[in-house]
Amino acid sequence: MAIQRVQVAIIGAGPSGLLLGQLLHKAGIEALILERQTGDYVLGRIRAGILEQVTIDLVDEAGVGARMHREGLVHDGFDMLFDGQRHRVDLAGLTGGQHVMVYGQTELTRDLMEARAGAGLPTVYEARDVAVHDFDTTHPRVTYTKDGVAHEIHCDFIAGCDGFHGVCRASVPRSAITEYEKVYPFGWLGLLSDTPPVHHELIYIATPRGFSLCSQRSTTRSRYYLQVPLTDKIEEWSDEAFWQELRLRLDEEGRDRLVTGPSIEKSIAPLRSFVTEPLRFGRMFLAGDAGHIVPPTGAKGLNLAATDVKYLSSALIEHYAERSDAGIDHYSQRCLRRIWRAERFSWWFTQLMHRFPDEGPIEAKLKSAELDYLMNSANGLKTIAENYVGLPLDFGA
Ligand code: FAS
Ligand code: PHB
Repeated sequence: MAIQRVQVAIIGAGPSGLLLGQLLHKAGIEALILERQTGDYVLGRIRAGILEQVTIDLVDEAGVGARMHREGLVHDGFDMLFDGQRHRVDLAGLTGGQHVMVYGQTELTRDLMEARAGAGLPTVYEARDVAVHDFDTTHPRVTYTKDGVAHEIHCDFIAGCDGFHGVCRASVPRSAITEYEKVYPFGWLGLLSDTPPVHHELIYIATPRGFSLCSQRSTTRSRYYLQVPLTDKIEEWSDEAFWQELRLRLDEEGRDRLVTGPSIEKSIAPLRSFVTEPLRFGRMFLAGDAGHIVPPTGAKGLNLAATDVKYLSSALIEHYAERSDAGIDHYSQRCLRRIWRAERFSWWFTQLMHRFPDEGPIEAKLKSAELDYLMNSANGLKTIAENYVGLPLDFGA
């Protein structure tokens, strides 16, 4: 058994793990990242596309923001389309000039991977049988195998950045953890294509046929979503069937401008609201999807992960640099207040914009009336805008 000593063992090389590793490195704290998959597999998962300012600032703090600022698209608003009418949510005008950035999670992950490799920092890909031990003591351990060789890591802390299906949360005794979950009765069929976006900003669409989202990755690469029944299988959806259904959910302007082309990625993602309480278990912390999941309607998933990492990296730096555990002791509470606010917005926006199987005509009319009110109310538009750009970190402090 090869034994290695490191200050922080990070499980998972998605955006949470990589961002944490980069922030700790800049503070002189050594971390080893263990990742179950290959780097190419991680990059091949097409996920988030919208960065809040808090995330942009953190990527800059990590020193990996150059390409994001070069290639990312700043968006000052988005359209809502329902009952055949478009309404623009003027993010900048409603939030005193704030905006979001379109920059794919894949690109951010690539930037973080390249920065880590460039600094010669250790990441073990295709780490098998990762297991966490003794995290309720001052000497936590992590074991794994690589190419058939057993390894053991002795560390001060474990960062569970291993996503919803990871090993860290699953390793916490059930008596020590509370999980809140709501699974939605539909999924998102996503398609990525090298075609120019149908509009220069995003369009969130609510129709009797279901929700749709027109997003993008650049001025030449588009990302589209269709609400589909949970029973749908990806092989049932040809590219042509996708484009045909999207046309039915677009308005005439959208149909006229839509440029279709072959999919370069197509997948169906389930939607759930999920929160773990607490997020700290002795010397082990959960961050990102390991601790919570939001339905992607509010574009919060990746941004919540970034905020967790901001709080966790500050807490660990404070532990080592100032010999203070105040940040560590407050980590869970600080994250959860922000998590629940984002969960609430994501749940509210999802139930407003999607068709639920058990809904009847009156629910459709009530949702139309709510959308009509929100789009014609300065307060209604502001509540959507301030949540979409991301509430301030000290909101309600
Ligand atoms: P991740 O799941 O990205 O990364 C966890 C990593 O841990 C993975 O690489 C995994 O391989 C690894 N891992 C798991 N178990 C392990 C083990 N036992 N040992 C070692 N490694 C292990 N968010 C948005 O804002 N907008 C979106 O449109 C959006 N779409 C999404 C679509 C899908 C299908 C999914 C699943 C999520 C989506 N999200 C979206 C949310 C997504 O962007 C997450 O918020 C983001 O990936 C969170 O990053 P991580 O916390 O790093 O988790
Ligand atoms: C995306 O571009 O993938 C995206 C954008 C906004 C969302 C969800 C997903 O709300």
